[in-house]
Amino acid sequence: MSCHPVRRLLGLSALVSPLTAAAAYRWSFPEPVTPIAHDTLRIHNEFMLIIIALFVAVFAIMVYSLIKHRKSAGHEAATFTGPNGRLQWFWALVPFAMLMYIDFVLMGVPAVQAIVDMEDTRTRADMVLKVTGMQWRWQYEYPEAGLKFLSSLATPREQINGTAAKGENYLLEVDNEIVLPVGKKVRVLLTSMDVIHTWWVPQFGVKRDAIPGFLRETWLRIDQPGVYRGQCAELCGKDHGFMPVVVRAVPEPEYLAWIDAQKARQSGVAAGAGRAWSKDELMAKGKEVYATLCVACHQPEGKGLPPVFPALAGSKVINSPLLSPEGKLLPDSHPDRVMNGKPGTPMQAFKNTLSDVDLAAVITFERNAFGNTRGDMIQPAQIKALR
Ligand code: HEC
Ligand SMILES: [Cu+2]
Repeated sequence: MSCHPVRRLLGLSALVSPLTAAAAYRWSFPEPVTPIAHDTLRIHNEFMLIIIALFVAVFAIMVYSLIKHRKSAGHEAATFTGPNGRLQWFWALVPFAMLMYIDFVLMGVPAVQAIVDMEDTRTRADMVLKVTGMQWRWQYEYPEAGLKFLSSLATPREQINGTAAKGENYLLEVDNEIVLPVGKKVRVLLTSMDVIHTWWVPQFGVKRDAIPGFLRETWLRIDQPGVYRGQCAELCGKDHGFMPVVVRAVPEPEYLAWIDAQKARQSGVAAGAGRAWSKDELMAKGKEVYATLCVACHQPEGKGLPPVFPALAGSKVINSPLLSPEGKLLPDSHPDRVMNGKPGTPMQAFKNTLSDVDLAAVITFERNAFGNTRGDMIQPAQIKALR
């Protein structure tokens, strides 16, 4: 493939080759869509201009002095002592004053203003979005609407292991997107269940750590409808690269309709919890839940990645009685492990993030898959009684 030599020299040929001509190769920031992102870009551009002007001025003086006072033109080294003292002070203080002015006034004031603005999460917030990081997905909560869901990577496994062509939003697609109204100030609260994650959406100019045991905050006001994609930006373990963030910004009426639809769906899920499920139904549903939520650690064939992530095939916990004879939760039983997790290990409690149906399904599935042949099952109604 022919390629401009300068580009090849810069190693950019791959980025600008015809194959990826349309790809997002760009010189500047991604297009900003929130006040914070606009501020960041504006400050970046202003500072670049100031820095370039300083660079040119300093180098011009330096190069001029080097050439003008060179030894071959007969120049003697100057001796800045004695009678020249006052002039020396002058030449030290003038650039100092200029730099102070540039740093504190031209750069400091706008930077401080922008930072204060970024931290202003409380005033006039129209709504709250709570973000919880966990290995390796995000949980989102809309406290006012009483909505809570998990958002997991949706890129098919075949694309990741290279047996299928990569899609357009490879590793930047999720099963459940966040939907937010445009033009509304959203206060974002962040925390984590296990290790430090970072919630980052470049076009929002927002990148904030989600730290276990702390509640941190930031805010956004998205000014254009669209789909915005980001990622976890803190090395948080094996699947750090597999926890994208996808936000769909829509006009308010559409947002309200979405909230209603989500609520209807959640109560629909709850309705399914009341009835008795057949084993086949639970197995099919459980397989889905396993493939999105458990597979990263316990692996597709249930073999785990010992010693950290135990195998479920032949697991002692799974191959023990499901419940006590009175139908109560047994310590260290299969339902106990899945619902309550194991503190101090990456096995988190799924009690508060999964519905009765999902829990019953995934437990039933694990007891009858990977060579486990318990043959029993657990109903959503039983899970409900265990909560
Ligand atoms: C982030 C990694 C991770 C994810 C995701 C995960 N697990 Fe685990 N799981 C673990 C670890 C680590 C243990 C071992 C805990 C211990 O030390 O007892 C474990 C243990 C278990 C056990 C007990 C196995 C045994 O023999 O000790 C079961 C059952 C289980 N997990 C089910 C699930 C289910 C169901 C899901 C999905 C809903 C899931 N896990 C998701 C990490 C994970
Ligand atoms: Cu992470």
